[in-house]
Amino acid sequence: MKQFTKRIFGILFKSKENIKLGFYGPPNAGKTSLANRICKDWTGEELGIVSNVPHETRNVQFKEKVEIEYKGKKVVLKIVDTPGIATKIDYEDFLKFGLKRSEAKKRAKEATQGIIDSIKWLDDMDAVVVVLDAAENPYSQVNITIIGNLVARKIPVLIVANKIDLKKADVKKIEAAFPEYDVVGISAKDGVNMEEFYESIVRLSKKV
Ligand SMILES: Nc1nc2c(ncn2[C@@H]2O[C@H](COP(=O)(O)OP(=O)(O)OP(=O)(O)O)[C@@H](O)[C@H]2O)c(=O)[nH]1
Ligand SMILES: [Mg+2]
Repeated sequence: MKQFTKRIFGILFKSKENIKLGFYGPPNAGKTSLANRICKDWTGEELGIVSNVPHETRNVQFKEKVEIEYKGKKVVLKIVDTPGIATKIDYEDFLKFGLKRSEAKKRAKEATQGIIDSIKWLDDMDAVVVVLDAAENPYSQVNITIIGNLVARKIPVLIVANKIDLKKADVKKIEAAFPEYDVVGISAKDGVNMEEFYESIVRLSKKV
């Protein structure tokens, strides 16, 4: 009965339950920072560890039943934070961050497996937020591959241009690179423009 009432309520008020929302993008773009901010805003708890060393997230991590609301419209999400996708992982790149050779090799191996897992999970997503660093060139092989994969699978996409607090950030360049998508500029670190982000998430959820 409870389930029935919930369904009727869902149909009448168009509330969506348990939309699996994946956070995808290149390493270091701010996927975990953004996932943490959303989880903190709506559940009070964070999701994962943030670091300036690329490939910090090497396992898919998620939080269930994150209820977000924008102007009375509610969506319930399963937030899925994924390892950053890269075309090449060189353990030597981690050495400059002070990692020991053995740690760097281990990280590179785990990061490679992480990319495989990210791609595997893609099939399971209802919608995806592609998180890009707005201070980086958007026309990268990784970005084009991720977005191409989403288009092929007909998964609704929102593009986030993160790090707008940086001087070099250029949201217009990202909009120009992906003109057929909704692009929202934010700073996950400082919590800038989150209202517009939540509005975009509610809009994205309607496409599921
Ligand atoms: N200036 C600035 N830095 C940010 C912002 N969001 C995240 N960062 C920084 O960017 C770095 C990477 O952030 P993460 O959230 O770990 O990025 P990620 O996309 O999860 O990275 P991986 O897990 O390695 O794929 C950290 O040093 C963050 O503090 C932002 O809005 N502005
Ligand atoms: Mg991460």
